[in-house]
Amino acid sequence: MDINIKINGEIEKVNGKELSYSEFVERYMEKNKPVVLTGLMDNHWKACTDWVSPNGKANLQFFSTHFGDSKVQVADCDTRDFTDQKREEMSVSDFVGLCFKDECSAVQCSNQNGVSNGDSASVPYLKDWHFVKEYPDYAAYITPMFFCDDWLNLYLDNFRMNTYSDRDQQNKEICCSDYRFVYMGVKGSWTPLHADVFRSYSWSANVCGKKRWFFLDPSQCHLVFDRNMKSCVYNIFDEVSDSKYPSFKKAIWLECTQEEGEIIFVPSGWYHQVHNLEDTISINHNWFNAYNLSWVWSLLLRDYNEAKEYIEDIKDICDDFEGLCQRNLAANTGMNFYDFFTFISYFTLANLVLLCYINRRNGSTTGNSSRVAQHVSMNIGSIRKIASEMKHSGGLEGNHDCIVDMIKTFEDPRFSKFCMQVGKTYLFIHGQSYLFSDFVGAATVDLVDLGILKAHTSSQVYTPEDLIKFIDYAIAKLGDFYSESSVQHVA
Ligand SMILES: O=C(O)CCC(=O)C(=O)O
Repeated sequence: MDINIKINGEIEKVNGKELSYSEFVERYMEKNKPVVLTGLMDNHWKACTDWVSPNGKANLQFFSTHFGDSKVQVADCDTRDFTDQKREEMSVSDFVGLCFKDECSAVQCSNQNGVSNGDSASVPYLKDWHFVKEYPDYAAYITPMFFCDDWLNLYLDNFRMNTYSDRDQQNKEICCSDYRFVYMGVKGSWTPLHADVFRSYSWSANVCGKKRWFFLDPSQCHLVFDRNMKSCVYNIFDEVSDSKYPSFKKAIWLECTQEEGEIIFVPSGWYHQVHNLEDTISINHNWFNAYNLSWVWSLLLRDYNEAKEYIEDIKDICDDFEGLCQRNLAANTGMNFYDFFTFISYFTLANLVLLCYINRRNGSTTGNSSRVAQHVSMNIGSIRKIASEMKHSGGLEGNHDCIVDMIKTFEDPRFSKFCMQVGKTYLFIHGQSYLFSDFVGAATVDLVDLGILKAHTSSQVYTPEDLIKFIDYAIAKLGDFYSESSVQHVA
């Protein structure tokens, strides 16, 4: 099958070694623009040696030998299951066995564009393997500095989402442990058109092999939906029905061939479809931070309204309609308003501790440490802005359960560990890692100070309005260096 979509341009490729963090932020993260970064993997990742044979091909046998018993999700790329491919759980050894068994058919089943010609046997694709969680000591790779400002995984390393869901749902493991994955697919395997979970950013590094990506700018995403904006095109290379998707042909795509050793940055809300042109192993993280937090909130609000609309007819006979909407939201989207609000409250506190430390240590706006302070102030400003949007859209309005108790949070050892990791991240990004041990010592005092600060007002946060008041109060108290103007500038 030939490519019959309109492609107008390629994703920019840039040498990551020649790019500073602030350039990456300005040119790609802030503008929500995709880029391929070269030169960041070289050979210092263990994955690049252990997982690749001397001939440059994927060393699947290594996985069988060392991680063979791990249970993983394997998609059958030829079988559709609603908006995804049919998946089956199996051991890594069984997956490797399947790849060898299907080797010939898989190789024959796709053309030079990586697009299936339809007469293949099944094409197995191992997806979403939580490799780092399962093998924390193996250290397969180092997350490049550009992608370290990752609130999602920092948070999940210490806390869980869905703490407000009922036990049953928790047991069904809807709570995701992290969003750091390994993907392994034979030539011809592929991922259907989608935008990422939570409308997060993602980065994807090719350890070996080659991928072809097709991207659609968020401003054009309505073109791949039906008239009701409910169903999305599954495969852009299928015969797409004009009557069902009347605008599909108007879409203008960007493309990219990602080679071994290259890392692609996928911005928020970009729909994409991906084809493995060779047997490919990739490492893949989903993440968000101050720059794309508004995407996460917008999706959550949209999904909440949909979940509510879906069960509107039982509203009058339901004891706890709002609770049911939130449970459904958590089940469908992976988090609900309570989770999101707890999440932003914890990040507020951790950023305040870091701000307090930087101010106490330097008391000046010069040098790299001021970059840490500016970054942290920007974070708090972005959280304040989202809390304000939440408030105006009525999110958690009239909530009677305390969501975050500031004093208890300061006393929680998990929070101290989380704070240290947040601090370490920003000191690293801004070239201040040497301050880390000093930060560990000082932060304990700052934690106590902030606890005292909060003790002067109500320590319990129920609604976005409470969080806004807390931020304003804390910023006003924390002195002139991190003055209200720096926070409100971004708010
Ligand atoms: O590599 C793939 O097959 C899919 C990756 C992807 O969709 C992503 O990183 O967002």
